Amino acid sequence: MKDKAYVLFEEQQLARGIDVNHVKQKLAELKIETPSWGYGDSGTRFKVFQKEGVPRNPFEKMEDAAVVHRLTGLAPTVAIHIPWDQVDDYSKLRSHAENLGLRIGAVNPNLFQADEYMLGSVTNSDSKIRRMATDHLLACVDIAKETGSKDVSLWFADGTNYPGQGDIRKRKGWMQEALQEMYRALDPDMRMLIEYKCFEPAFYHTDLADWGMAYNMALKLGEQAQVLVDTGHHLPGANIEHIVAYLLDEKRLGGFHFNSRKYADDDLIVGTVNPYELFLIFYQILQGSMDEDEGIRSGVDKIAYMLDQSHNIEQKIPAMIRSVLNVQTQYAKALLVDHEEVAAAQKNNDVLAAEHAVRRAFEFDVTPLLHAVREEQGLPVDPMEAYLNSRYTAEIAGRGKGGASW
Ligand code: PSV
Ligand code: MN
Ligand code: MN
Repeated sequence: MKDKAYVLFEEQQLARGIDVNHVKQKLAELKIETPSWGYGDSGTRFKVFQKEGVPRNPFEKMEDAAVVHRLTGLAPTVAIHIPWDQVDDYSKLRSHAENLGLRIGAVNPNLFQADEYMLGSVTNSDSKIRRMATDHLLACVDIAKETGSKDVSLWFADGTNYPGQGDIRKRKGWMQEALQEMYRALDPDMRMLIEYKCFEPAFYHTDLADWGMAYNMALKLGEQAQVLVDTGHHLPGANIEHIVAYLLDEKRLGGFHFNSRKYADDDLIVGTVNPYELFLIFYQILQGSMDEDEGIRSGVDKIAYMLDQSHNIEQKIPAMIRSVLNVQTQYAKALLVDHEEVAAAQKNNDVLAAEHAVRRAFEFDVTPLLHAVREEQGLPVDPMEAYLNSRYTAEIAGRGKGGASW
């Protein structure tokens, strides 16, 4: 029997002309990749806190990720970070993931922790260090081929702290050279996702500081190079949904690293501080999914939704469950936007009506809808409660403290 609250919700949406079955179908298709490093211990520059039960290796990270997916139905892939997740045999890690009902997602080369990279990796003025960094990029492409991953996501800590410290234009050329070499190593069905970040750890200039620079590199490389929008990597006040719409229209929006931020790259649980921003990002994407240009529509289908979070003070698995549920909630709300209503208001230049048509979708309570969707998929109606009532935390306590960092 249908829940009363759901019946009411369905009636309300039907009266607005929203096709609830279509909304449910879109919700069933939503997939969010979780990051292996979000299951490990992490902290700030002040301290890394060690928690009990944290995975000790990449295999255990997959086991925790499988729990998140089993309870939410939302997270079938896991991003890995190399060398944090280095193993002797990647086919073993792949089959371990597959036996747990998961797949390995994006491969993230780590180009910021070796001592050699203090003054840059692919943009270092020392050609030997640039070679070392480019070789690591190539090694990560090979790993992706072994794990069956189609995306290699690139974030560079490269930049300078002082005017004159580096030759900005030479560094730009070195970045392009390294990316070009890596691009040539990709199989035709693989993508390079290029992340940008306005500052940190370098504070004077970052070699790929914003979406325009990442987009420019992608354009020079070719269609398999796309931009990755990390929601924590913008200066305060940036209109991220505008960037999203622009890249989508240019067919270069490759994916997201979702997280919440208040001040900078805080890497907090997505949707906690700025849920409306997340909703507005999905509003732009869903509008793109109805575009008459097939290229834009298929671009929407290929967007990789990934989390990029570090859980410093939270329990890792519940933090990940909360995160994917928060994304699902804002996506559900965005699915309730009546795009015809918005278009009509725009046509009449009715500013307030247009704003109202968008915001009202955000204001609906989608809890009954999400409960119904989970029930239909045989999932726990409240995945967080199901986790907290499960024995998993007790089971992994046997791992003790001192698990993997990041
Ligand atoms: C550092 O800013 C960062 O958070 C980037 O967003 C990367 O995607 C992530 O670390 C993993 O390397
Ligand atoms: Mn990121
Ligand atoms: Mn970041």
